[in-house]
Amino acid sequence: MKVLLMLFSTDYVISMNMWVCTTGTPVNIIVGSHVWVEDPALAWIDGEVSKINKEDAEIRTSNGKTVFANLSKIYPKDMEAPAGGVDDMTKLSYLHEPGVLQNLATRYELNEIYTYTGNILIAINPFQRLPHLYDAHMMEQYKGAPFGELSPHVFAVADVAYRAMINEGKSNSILVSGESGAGKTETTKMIMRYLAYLGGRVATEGRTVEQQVLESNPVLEAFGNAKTVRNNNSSRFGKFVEIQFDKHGRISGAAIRTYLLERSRVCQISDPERNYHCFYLLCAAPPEDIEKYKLGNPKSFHYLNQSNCYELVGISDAHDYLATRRAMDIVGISEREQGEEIDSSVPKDDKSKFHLQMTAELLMCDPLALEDALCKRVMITPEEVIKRSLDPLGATVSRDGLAKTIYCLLFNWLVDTINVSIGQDPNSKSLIGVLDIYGFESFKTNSFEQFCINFTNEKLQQHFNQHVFKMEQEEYTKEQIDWSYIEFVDNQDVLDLIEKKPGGIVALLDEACMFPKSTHETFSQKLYQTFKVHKRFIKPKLSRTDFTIAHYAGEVLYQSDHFLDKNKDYVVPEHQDLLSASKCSFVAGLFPPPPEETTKSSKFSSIGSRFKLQLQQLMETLNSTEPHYIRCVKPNNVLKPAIFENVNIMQQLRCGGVLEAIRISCAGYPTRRTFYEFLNRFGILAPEVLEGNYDEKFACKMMLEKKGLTGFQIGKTKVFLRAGQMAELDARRAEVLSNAAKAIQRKIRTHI
Ligand code: AOV
Ligand code: MG
Repeated sequence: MKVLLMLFSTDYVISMNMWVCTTGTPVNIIVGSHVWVEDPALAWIDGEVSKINKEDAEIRTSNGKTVFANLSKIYPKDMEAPAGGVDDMTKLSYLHEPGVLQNLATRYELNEIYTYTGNILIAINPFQRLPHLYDAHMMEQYKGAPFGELSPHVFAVADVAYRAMINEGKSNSILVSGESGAGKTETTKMIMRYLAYLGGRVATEGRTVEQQVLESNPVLEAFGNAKTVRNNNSSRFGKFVEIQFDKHGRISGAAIRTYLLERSRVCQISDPERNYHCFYLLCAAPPEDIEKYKLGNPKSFHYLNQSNCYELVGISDAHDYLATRRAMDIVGISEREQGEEIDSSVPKDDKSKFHLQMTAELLMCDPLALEDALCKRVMITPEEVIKRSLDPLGATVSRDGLAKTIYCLLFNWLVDTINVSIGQDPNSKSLIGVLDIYGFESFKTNSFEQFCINFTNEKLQQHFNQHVFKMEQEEYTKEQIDWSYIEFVDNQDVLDLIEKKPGGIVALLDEACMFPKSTHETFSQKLYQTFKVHKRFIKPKLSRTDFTIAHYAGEVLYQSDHFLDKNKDYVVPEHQDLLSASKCSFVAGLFPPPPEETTKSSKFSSIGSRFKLQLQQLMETLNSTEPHYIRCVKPNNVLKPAIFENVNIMQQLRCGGVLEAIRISCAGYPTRRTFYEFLNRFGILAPEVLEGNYDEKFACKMMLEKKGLTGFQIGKTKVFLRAGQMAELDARRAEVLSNAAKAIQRKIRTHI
């Protein structure tokens, strides 16, 4: 969406590349000013201006270097910032990148992992257990406490959402975002725990709804999470949990919606990653289960031994196996249903025949039929029906396809079963939705999965931008000030590129999938032709099949090789026939006969389009709720505590929209002070105003006018300043104080 709003003042500049507030002219920087200047290793470093030559400054940095920078590239450092930082970024006197970063670093060092930016909570992953931060006592403290009164906390956000829902009868949502390993899933679990605490029933017998909601987490994590390069417990699916409440504010039902599980992982992994946790848990089961399910050492399974990583530090698979089974009991998956998974292979020798037999037994289907389904394809020509053998590669693809299909159907079955077991409350009027999606991803090779993940992140980013706008407007309306904005362009152009119908990438991909002669080359050529001049689409010079999208969070290079295959949601009819005939009702149930019309034709179902639709529905749901945002930040890539990597964090703040939020607020009135605070700080600039016995509001206005400032606003309780104005006033204040000090010195000298 392009939000076109009135231009406030002509000299006001906002640029998509500038993440700091600017008034168009450099603010009062003089020799001796304490400033921040860019540094390649630390992102920003502080220093003192030692010389100024026209537009350039010489700065002595605090690490002993002398650097030069254009005045427009350096920012004033707040010398009066509190030692422990501020718990809300809007309390910073100078709202700019280095100030924000410095504040977070100061707090992180003190284990203060949470900081507000207005209503947005920033959470920096501590990479260590901080049990006191989440104990029962903490929950009790945050219950009903006014927002902002206690230290920033995820409980405070959940509490606000809950109170708002109770008081206004409106649905709320809590949207957790951040890159892989930033702490989204852990944060989401804390939110759910806190909501269960607020809306739970005291000491009820048996399985309560809230218990079931909480226990759905370990079950879904066992089947949907895996170790990746970025995170030992990475969610490979998106999740939106809708917690329903009755009119007394008690949890009365829940619905879990999941989004696109990563299929490829089931058959393909590489060092140092793992397959889905559940496989390793099964291999660590007690001996009787190992026997029953024909399990063994994980190293003996092809789908697991492609990577050398089998164990996770600090995790016992044997313990987690039992914990997952217990959780399954609670969420309503019966002993009988707690079945298992196959690891199939093509019969090449006796050993393979043995595996085939075993797989057939586990799936309770005929071994010969299984062999046929894996190794042969039925060709229907006008004259006859031929059974053609697949070559070894074709048979491997067939086997992997079957494994992936079974796994995904199993995952969906789990989600459905949990939902049925928890139950929905048809009378619930309000709910709290908690969203935990996969974070923005950019790897060395990026395929269809990353495309979908990043598409989701684009959608959420847009929602975030729109909401931040709204929040600002509400604050201005509350304070009854005249407000107006400058033109703001958000990421609608990227979304158009991806999802526009017709002509977006998803639509072109569907077209390619429907046309039998398409290859990834023809698909890529079509993209190059269609988006020749699109500013978010780039064709890499040396490639004929790759393409780059300039996402809001950075450019990502996609390899189109498997896009067509991965977009086709298609169960091979041979596999379908085989497994729907299984004697195991559970397996047969996963493969219900397809609706009549799809069996005959080659109509394909598009994963991309379905995903797009799901996201659209998610956005509709979110739009009907009052959103609350939590931005998770990953402080380092070694996943260790107490390491705060400036450049890395800066990048996330930029991409995650935190600075975007600040940028938006810079477009208005980023600095606010109550009348009292303002007079206290700047009274010295115009003592005659203070002596004049005016009311606070009038005194503030008079003072600002006397100092020649324009464009500011006086609200009901606060002064609203434009970007840079606070720094300007501070500089004048410093001047007055310095002159006063000199005068005193002179006086002392003359007396001596
Ligand atoms: P993610 O959900 O954002 O990644 P997780 O929530 O799985 O990230 O967090 C990764 C790891 O960081 C966890 O396994 C914990 O070890 C640690 N961690 C995170 N938050 C906390 C916390 N509040 N306290 C202590 N440790 C924490 V991903 O699913 O891969 O998209 O996209
Ligand atoms: Mg996660």
